[in-house]
Parts: sequence; structure tokens; C-alpha cells
Amino acid sequence: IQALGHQASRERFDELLARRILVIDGAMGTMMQKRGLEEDDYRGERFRGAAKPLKGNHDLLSITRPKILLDVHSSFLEAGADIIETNTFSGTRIAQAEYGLEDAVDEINRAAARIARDAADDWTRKTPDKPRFVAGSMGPTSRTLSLSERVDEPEFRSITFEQLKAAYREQATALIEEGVDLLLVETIFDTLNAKAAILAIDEASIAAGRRPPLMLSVAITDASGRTLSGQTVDAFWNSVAHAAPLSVGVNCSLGAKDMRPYVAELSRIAPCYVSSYPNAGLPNAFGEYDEAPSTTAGLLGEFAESGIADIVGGCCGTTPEHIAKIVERVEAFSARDRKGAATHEASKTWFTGLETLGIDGSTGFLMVGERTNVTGSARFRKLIEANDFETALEVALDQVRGGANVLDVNMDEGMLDSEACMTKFLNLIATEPEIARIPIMVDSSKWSVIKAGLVCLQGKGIVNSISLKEGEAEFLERAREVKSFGAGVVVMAFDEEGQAADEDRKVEICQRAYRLLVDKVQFDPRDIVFDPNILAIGTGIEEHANYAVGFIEATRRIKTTCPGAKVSGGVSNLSFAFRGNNVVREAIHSAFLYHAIRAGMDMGIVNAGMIQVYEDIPKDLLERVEDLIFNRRVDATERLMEIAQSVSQKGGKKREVDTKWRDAPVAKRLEHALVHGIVDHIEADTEEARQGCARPLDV
Ligand code: THG
Repeated sequence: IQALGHQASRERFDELLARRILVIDGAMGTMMQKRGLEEDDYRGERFRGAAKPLKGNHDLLSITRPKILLDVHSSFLEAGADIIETNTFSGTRIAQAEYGLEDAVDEINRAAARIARDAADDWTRKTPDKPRFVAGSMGPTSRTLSLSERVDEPEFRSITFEQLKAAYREQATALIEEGVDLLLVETIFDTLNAKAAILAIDEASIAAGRRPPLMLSVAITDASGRTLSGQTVDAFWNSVAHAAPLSVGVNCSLGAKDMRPYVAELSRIAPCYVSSYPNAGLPNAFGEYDEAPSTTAGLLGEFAESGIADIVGGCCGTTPEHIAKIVERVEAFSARDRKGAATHEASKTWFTGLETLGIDGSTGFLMVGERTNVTGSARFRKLIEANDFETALEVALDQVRGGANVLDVNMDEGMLDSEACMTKFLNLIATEPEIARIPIMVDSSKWSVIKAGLVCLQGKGIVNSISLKEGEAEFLERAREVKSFGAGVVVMAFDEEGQAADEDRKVEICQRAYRLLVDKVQFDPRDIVFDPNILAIGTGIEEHANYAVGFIEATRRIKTTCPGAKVSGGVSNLSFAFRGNNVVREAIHSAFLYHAIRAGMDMGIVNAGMIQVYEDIPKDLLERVEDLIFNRRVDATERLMEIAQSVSQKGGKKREVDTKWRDAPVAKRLEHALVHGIVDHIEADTEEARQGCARPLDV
């Protein structure tokens, strides 16, 4: 992609932005509406026979009323806009399907791009010192990949990632081939839709041999500061940062005034330019946007002056008068130098769900919940086999409440349709805010299952795992695929010769994988998570005695020689030999983690909520556990077994379940249950509430 002339056109924008703020045009829809166009105007000759009503399908006007479109572009260019948007906001098969015009999509995009190109080139000739640009507009479509449209079927999706990606690819291809200068994925309300667009643009650019710089623009729906699909602004950014856009910003949503904090947030965390093109204020009683041009311009001028926005313009309700005022107001300012920006953020690893998880040396150990794994939990497996996904979701929720920072999901079981189970479970999780808050680790030894998982994640998840087991070619191919989704990756210390058991092999394989990922795939080192294999100790087999030491020492060396990369491991593997005795297993895990974390282990797959505090491990037990972990005596296993019997009676640490909320009045209990997604008492509580109300609706 870098070879596709991308760099040259980016440098051009760098040069311009170093001199001034760039202004993007105003609303297309508003301008069209002003003309009082009727059904026949939209139809023209071309769509005379179309079956469905077409009024309001503005994208058609590029074909049926090209002169009007040219006039609109010209009026914005005359007002001083540097960038005009193509009239293609709904130019995808998905959006046009609402009008039965799927097959007109290529034509719509090409016609719109040509008109915009002509208009911009015309003005570049008129004002050579102020070149004009065309941004190919790509709207969010009318579908959403992260939400269900059926209340009673939360796993339902009206479209697949592949369908949406294909639709965006068709649009991007036409826009690129017709010579747009930029591609603008805008009004993003679902980050997963945007990810499909990003992948589609990559594919279309490679096929077309040219990659225009990318602009991404998110819509924040209300004062909660979240997208419609629930992500915070910083989670949104960290989920799309892999696209390395020219700019990221906010459009539509609110007026400039209420948009400010989100624009400021993006400018603080994103190392690219920031755009802002708000509506003309908040809608009035008639749903119209009527903020005065000087007001919008005053607000955006302050953005430019404060250095939080580099590209500004208007969305719904903004007119050439707004743009003219904005141009005047931002004239004195230039874009902020983005090169030194966000250095603090640049040092961390970021994963996201609906919210952001930032990891660096100061974060502390992170727990990856292990229970949502059909091979790691008999209970979870039985629930999935019985198709009881509702209860299976509670397993996930328990992990989150137990403190899991990331959730590992594994559906690898011969009797299951693993791809379908992964899809269904992740789609369900996506609609449960308390779970979807945290990043997902998609765990499978089958690549098709990993892919099924990746296309369900709007956040920046983690692939678990890839390795050099099948050689470099496959390793690199998979790494590229992970990167194209912007996900992180767990790399197992495994190569063509097999699994690394001793320290030197673990280090050697991880270092080799690191160089391949960083040098050949330009994989961000921060997105690499090494897993140097936690293998069972205390098995009675001599070669296993040093496994814990090997992991800890390898971790230390990997962390110092592979800068940016993180280290993780499946902690419960360590104590397989002590199955059935949870007290001993938990003591082994906690003591092991205490030392592994000091050696640099960042995260681990654990039974969240069951990790004990090191200091709380009884001293006699701890001594024997550490003898085993550090391979300090040949009889360590026997000595641990000896006291295992006596401690096993005490039972594992019971999860602290907060039941205090049950003592509250019924209305409060229902509120608590709703907020926390607890269904346990819902029927009894609802019934109790109903008895005290006049009508069921009051409940
Ligand atoms: N590295 C990476 N991924 C992994 C592993 C790893 N994924 C799977 C596994 N190893 C980590 N997950 C688990 C989950 C559960 C258990 C161990 C590891 C476990 N389960 C109980 C047992 O088998 O005794 C199950 C008891 C029950 O049925 O409830 O110990 O190493 N990258």
C-alpha cells in the first residue's frame, strides 16, 4: 500500500496543512433540499421505470440532475472550501437496496466523482495557489454489524462483514478509479462497519494500484460521548488506528459546541490530523439545523486556534455561507505539527472493547478470563453443546465481575460447529455492554474460527494464536491478516521443530518471530504478545521439573530483547498435575505469577476471580509450592502432595458475591438487575413490582 503513490500525496497534504487549516465543504443534503426537488427530478430519464419511490435518494442526482450537483459543488468551492465531498454518501449496494437500485451503484459513484473532479479542477485553475481536492464520501450504510435489529434475538445481524466489505469495495473501486484525492469514511456509528470499509479500501487500492489518503470521521450520538454501537471515542480511535489515516475526526452528531470535548480527545491521542465538521447546531423543533454561519465559524475557529482541529467544515444544515465564514475565521491558523504528537500514547499497547485497555509497565498484571473455553471448562462446554448461550453469557459476565481485563473465547470442540458458535457467542457478547466493555481474545487452533471471530469484533481484539509451527510463509500470511483487522496477536513459542520447552528455545523462537513480524510485516511491536508456553510441573517426569523456571527466565530475556512486545501465558496449565485440588492449584498459580510478573509477564489466561494474593498463601504451603516452581529439591512434588491432602479440605477461595442489593426495595432491585444484567431474580421481582402498580406498563 505504501508503494501505491500513497506517500507522495500524503506529503502534499502535510505541506499544505503546515501552512493552513484545510476547509471541507458543507451539507449536500441541505443544499439539495433547498431546491424543492420532486420525485421526477430524482428519477430523471435514467430511473423513470424504477419500482420504488426515489425522492430523497440524493446520490441519484449525480446522474439525473448533474447540473444541480455541479452548482452545489461550485458554491462551496466559491465559498473557499479546499475539499469537496462526492455525492456518494449512500453509494453502496447496501444503502441503495432500500430503493431497489443496487445495480446502479457503480454508475452513481463514477458520475459523482467525475462531477466533483471537474468542479475541483476548475477551481484549482482559477486559484492555483489554493488547490482543491475531492474526497470520496463513504457513508455508514443503513445496516449495523454490531447491533441486532431484533429485540428478541440479540445475536441476529442483518448483514455479514463480508457482504458489507464487498459493498464498500465496489464503491471504493469506482471512486479511486475516477481519481478522487482522498477517501472519507464518515458518520461512523459502528466501528465494525468502519473496519469493513478500511479493509475494502485496502483491497480496492491494491487492485487499482493507487491508495488515496484516508480520512475517518466518527459520529457521536449523544452526550454520553459514545458511538451508536457503544464505543467511547478513545476506544474508537484505538480500533481503527491500524488504518494509519491522514486524519481522524468527528462529524454530524452534535453541533460544534457539544462536539468539542471529543475533538479535543482525538487530538490528544491520535498521531494524525484531526477533522471536525459538525452540524449547524442542535436540531430545532422542526428537526432543522439553524445555527448562524458566524456562530459555527466562531466555534470552529476556536478549535483551529487551540490546535485541536486541522481540517474543519460543516455537516447537516451548513451552507456556503457557513463555509465562507469558516474560511475567513480559520485563515490565520495552520495545522498542528503531528509528528511529535501523542508520544505518551505511542508507548503503550492498546486493546479495546467498548472501552480502552492501555498496557505498559505501570499497568499491573492483566487477567484474561479463561472460563469461556469449551476445552478449559466442562460447564461452559455443556452449556454450548446444549445451545444454552444465555447461561454461557453468564460465564463471561462472571469472568468480567471477577476482574478479567480481557476475555478468552474458545469453541474448539470436535462435536461443535466452532465457527458458528464463535460467531453467535461474540455477537451476543457485543450486545451486553458490561461484557463488551473489555477486549476479546479469539482462541482457536483453526484459522477459520479465528477469522469468524475477528469479523465480529468492533474493538481491537487479540488473536490467540499464531506460531512458526507450519513455517514462515504461513506465519507471515496470518500475521498480515491479523494486522489488516488491526488486532493484536499471541505468538506461541513453537516452530518447525516443535514446542519450546526450555529457556533458550523459548527465547530463540520468540526473537525470530519478533524480527519476522517487525521487519517483514511491519507489525507494531506493541501488538505482539508472546506466549513462551506454560507447561505442567509436578507431573513426576524429570524433564518437566524446570518448566516454570524456564518460562520465568525466558520472559525476562524476551522482554528486554523484544521492545514493545508483551508476554502472556495460560497459567492454569501449570498445575494440571494437581487437578481436583483447587487450593493447591490456586497457590501454585498465585506464587508463580508473583515471580513471573516480576520477570516482566504482562498478562495471563487465568480463572479470573480465583487468583489469590501472594501474601495470603499459608507459609508452609508457599514454601513447598515455591520449591516446586523453582525446582529447588528433587522431592518437591512429593512434599507438596503430602500437605495437599490437608489443605484440600478447606476448599478453594469462594468468589465474593455481593448480595447486599437484594435487601433494597423492589424498584431498586430491578434497577440494579437492569444495570448489571442480572437475570437471576427477574421474574419474582417483576411480579412483586407488578402487584404494587396499577398497570403492568408502570413496572
Ligand atoms: N496459551 C494460550 N492460549 C491458551 C493456553 C495457553 N488457551 C487455552 C489454555 N492454554 C488456557 N486456558 C485454560 C482454561 C482452563 C484450564 C486451563 C487452561 C483449566 N481448566 C480446568 C481443568 O482442566 O482442570 C477445568 C475444570 C472445569 O471443567 O471447570 O485448568 O497456554 N495462548
